[in-house]
Amino acid sequence: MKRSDFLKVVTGVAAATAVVPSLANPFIKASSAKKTHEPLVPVSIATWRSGLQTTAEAMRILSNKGSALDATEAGVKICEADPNERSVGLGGRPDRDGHVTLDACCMDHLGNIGSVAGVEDVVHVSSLARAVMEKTPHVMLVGEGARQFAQEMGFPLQDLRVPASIAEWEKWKEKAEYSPVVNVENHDTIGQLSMDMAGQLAGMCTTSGMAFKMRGRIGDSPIIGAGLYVDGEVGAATATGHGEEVIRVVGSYRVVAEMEKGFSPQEACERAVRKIYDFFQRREAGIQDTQIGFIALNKRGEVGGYALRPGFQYAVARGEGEEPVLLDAPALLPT
Ligand code: SD4
Repeated sequence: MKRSDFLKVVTGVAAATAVVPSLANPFIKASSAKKTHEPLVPVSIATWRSGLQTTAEAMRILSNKGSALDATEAGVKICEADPNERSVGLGGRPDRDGHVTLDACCMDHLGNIGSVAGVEDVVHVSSLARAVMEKTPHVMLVGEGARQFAQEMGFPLQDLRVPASIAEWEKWKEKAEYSPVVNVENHDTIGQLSMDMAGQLAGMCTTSGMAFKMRGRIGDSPIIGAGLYVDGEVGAATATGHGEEVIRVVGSYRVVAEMEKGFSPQEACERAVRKIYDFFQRREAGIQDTQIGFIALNKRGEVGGYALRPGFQYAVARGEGEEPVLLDAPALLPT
């Protein structure tokens, strides 16, 4: 298969057509597809290699006419429950004092939002964020209050540390240098976006945050607009990587705002990464240890992904019966 055909199948857009931004919003028109009641081809897209599993699970639900939110939640929960996924849920990396504290958020096509940050002892913080969204008058709960809410809602509480994560932390303590590790390998924060057969969008983001972070540090992942953003009439985006930098540019909102201007998901991700790079330049700050990746999905079902440096991968599942594919995101910097 030619590369251009492959890209068309996978991203839903021909490589050569991913240009021509316009000020008109093309996605408002796309939303009229909903009014025809024609079922759309569902799409799910997720960060890192683990996205192969999480998008496959989401697609199982989307293919049965499940909602984008249900599908996304079912997907990310797989990683949260997997003790070998070192950056989310059970087995997530501890902070520098040895506590595993999790962050998560969710957003749907109507603009409903929920978020939890710095939560201990709860595996499925994505579901907890959804509970904040659906069962409280608030949008964000943190720390002990979020844990207490989890208990009230019947979430099981358990120690999130596993022998491997304790061993890593013990090793880190030998030097105990405070230097947050930004992981550029195939396991990291899970950000997932889905579009269901009704054309509705939803997203979730879940993480243990930066390994050996300061106690109390919160990254971008639970912050609506930074780690995740969904505009049901435009598209959705989520981020992975150095959260401080993503927060600085309100990264995921920025990606969606670029799509609203008419840029493709791919272009929108590129523009957000470039903005982060610009801010580094302005501050004359060292960029060598930083990695950031965005993925995006628009209302037409087109997707994109881009990173600051090579190594970021994301998975795309499109339509029933199709295996999810893993893509290497292009990057701004050569290494
Ligand atoms: C954070 N963005 O807490 C998350 C972690 C991450 O690669 O994605 N690391 O900053």
